[in-house]
Amino acid sequence: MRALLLVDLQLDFMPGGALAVRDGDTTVAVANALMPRFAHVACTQDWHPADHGSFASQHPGRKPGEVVDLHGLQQVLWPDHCVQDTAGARFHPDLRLPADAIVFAKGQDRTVDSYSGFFDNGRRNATGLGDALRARGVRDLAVLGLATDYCVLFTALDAVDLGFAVTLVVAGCRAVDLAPGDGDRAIERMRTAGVRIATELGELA
Ligand code: VGL
Ligand code: ZN
Repeated sequence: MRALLLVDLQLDFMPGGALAVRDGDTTVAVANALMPRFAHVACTQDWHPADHGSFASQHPGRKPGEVVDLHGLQQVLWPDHCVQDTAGARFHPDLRLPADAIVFAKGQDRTVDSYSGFFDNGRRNATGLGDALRARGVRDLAVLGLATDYCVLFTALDAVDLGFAVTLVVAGCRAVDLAPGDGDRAIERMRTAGVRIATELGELA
């Protein structure tokens, strides 16, 4: 059984959003085109409390893009984004999710960020996504979304660790690229870890 996993297709990561990823909205059409081909659709949703420790606003004198120690883990600081129950945390309105799509929120613990849809960055807690996919008999996962160099990267790496056969849908991903080339390096990291890199949608047939 295979599933399509949509990572953080939320307004704050799209043009006009708080943590806008360049061309982030182009991923929505790719997701819409692919969803009907999959028996199961799962989504992650970045879902932070307003005082989340990854927000630069919570660190006086610090700016987005700087790196701090957050309770023992290196943390890139971000603008406030995907705050629970705000408009920016919603999925893009053009996204045509099936009624039985499963949604897993992440990043609710203010003390630790959660790039992966499976575990927080300290790997202390699981979101439940891995068990939910297994319960549906899913063994193959196609992954797309935002952003290539953060949440897509760590979601795909954890999926490989959990034993799923993982394909990255490159056309459905866009990178933050805090440093030029971060997105391309993330793709190489995924490839090295055993992720199949699909550059043509036909490869997902
Ligand atoms: C993300 C930075 C902070 C992502 C989420 O979805 O890639 N990046 N929170
Ligand atoms: Zn976040």
